[in-house]
Amino acid sequence: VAAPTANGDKTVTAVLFEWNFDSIARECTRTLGPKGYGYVQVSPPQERIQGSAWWTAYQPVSYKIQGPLGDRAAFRNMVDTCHGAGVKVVVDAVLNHMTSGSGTGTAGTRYGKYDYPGTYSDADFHGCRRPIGTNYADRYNVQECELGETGQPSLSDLDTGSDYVRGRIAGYLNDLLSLGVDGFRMDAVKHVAADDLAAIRKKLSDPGVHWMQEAIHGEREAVSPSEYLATGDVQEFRYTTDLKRIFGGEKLSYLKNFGEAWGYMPSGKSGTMVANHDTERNGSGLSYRDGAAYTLAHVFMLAHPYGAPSVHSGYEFGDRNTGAPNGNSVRACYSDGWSCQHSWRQIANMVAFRNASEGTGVTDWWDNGNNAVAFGRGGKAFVAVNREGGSLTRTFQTSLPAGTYCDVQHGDPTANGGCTGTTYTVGSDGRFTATIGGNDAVALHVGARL
Ligand code: ARE
Ligand code: CA
Repeated sequence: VAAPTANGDKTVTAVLFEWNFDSIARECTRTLGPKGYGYVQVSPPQERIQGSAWWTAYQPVSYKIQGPLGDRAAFRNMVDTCHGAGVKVVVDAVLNHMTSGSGTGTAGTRYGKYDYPGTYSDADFHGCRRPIGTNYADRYNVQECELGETGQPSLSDLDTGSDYVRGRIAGYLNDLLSLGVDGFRMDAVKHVAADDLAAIRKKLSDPGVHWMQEAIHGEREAVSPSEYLATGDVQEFRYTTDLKRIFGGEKLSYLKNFGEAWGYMPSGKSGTMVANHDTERNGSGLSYRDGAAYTLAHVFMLAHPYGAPSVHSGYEFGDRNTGAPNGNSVRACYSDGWSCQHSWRQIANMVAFRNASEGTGVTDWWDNGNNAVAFGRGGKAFVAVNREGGSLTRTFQTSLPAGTYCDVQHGDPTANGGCTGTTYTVGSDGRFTATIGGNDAVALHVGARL
């Protein structure tokens, strides 16, 4: 049950999508540190194109840290504050491309396609210069042509085979490292040759730094996500689509052998998620609109040992393009559409559950052959998830030490060793009895033993 590189025993990342730096700093102190998150992931901080859509973030104009999320000083303050709260910082790094058009960036840089003054000029881009479209069967097309749909403006594709370009990208990442950044979410690596990534990594001041690479698994494609296992950790997107299927209509009992047995990449090298900003918009994963299925999938993900989970925390949207609700101003949980999944009790309290269970496998599996499952993490933790419509009463066999535990799904452990909600007593035989409502769960762990 190896897990990817971590912040000590803390492997969970909170992805504060399009949160600005000041708001992230505050949230590190308020929630992420206290709840035990190991990392916070920040949206692309570099100069971006102007516009109200969120995806302007994925069109870099330069590597200056200046845009709607804040400036360099705010960024540095965020890193320091998060570190003070015990939370490491991961930056979403866009390296495959620049923009699809021309204009003025969020730091005032005037740019044209293939022309980014002070950063890149025409010779720094691949020669293909047409959209990739939907042809993912051809490696050249995927890696040297331009991300985008046929007939649409597409993203000028950097010649990552060139030493100058590699040095420029590494220079950006090194600048972030000098500001204290601890790792990267490497955007769109499928579109960059693995050798190019290895060469970029070699140029880093810390070549061993945490890299979580975004490479979406696709059937019969020329480039496989597993090609990137040699350059870092890789997100396992089949995990996301499978959880949607299972929690959205199939049976939870199928999850008995979930993980590598499902053909996934190695647990110790894989990133997992119920959703990210793409999947919640394109329907390939569950979203906040899916109610209990979405919440319970998070409970399961955080309880289950496969991979290193990230919890996407975004905002409600009508249109897929709609940008952050309140522009540059402060992000406040549960208002203006900010959902704050990372701080929902049922999700947030599972972070400490996972931290307490690190290094243990699945034990004491039980299921009803349908949509109720339960399992332990050795002597550290135990969870039961009931996705049936009706309630479930059962005596569960656990490997937990005897004692009284806070059910962290319905209460918070308090500083003086109490619990604000329901408690359960595990006997010296490791058993406890619970009645769990439909679409609800119970979670016990040794970090919340009274
Ligand atoms: C925007 C507009 C486009 C316009 C373009 C250029 O939406 O209409 O043509 O700008 O002007 C994000 C948005 C895009 C946006 C882009 C740039 O999602 O809509 O384009 O920013 O502003 C592939 C990649 C994968 C990528 C997904 C979206 O392989 O890496 O497409 N995901 C990351 C990010 C995205 C981001 C980018 C990359 C670009 O997470 O948010 O785009 O930096 C199969 C394949 C997958 C493929 C998928 C979708 O499943 O297996 O590899 O993913 O189809 O095409
Ligand atoms: Ca490319």
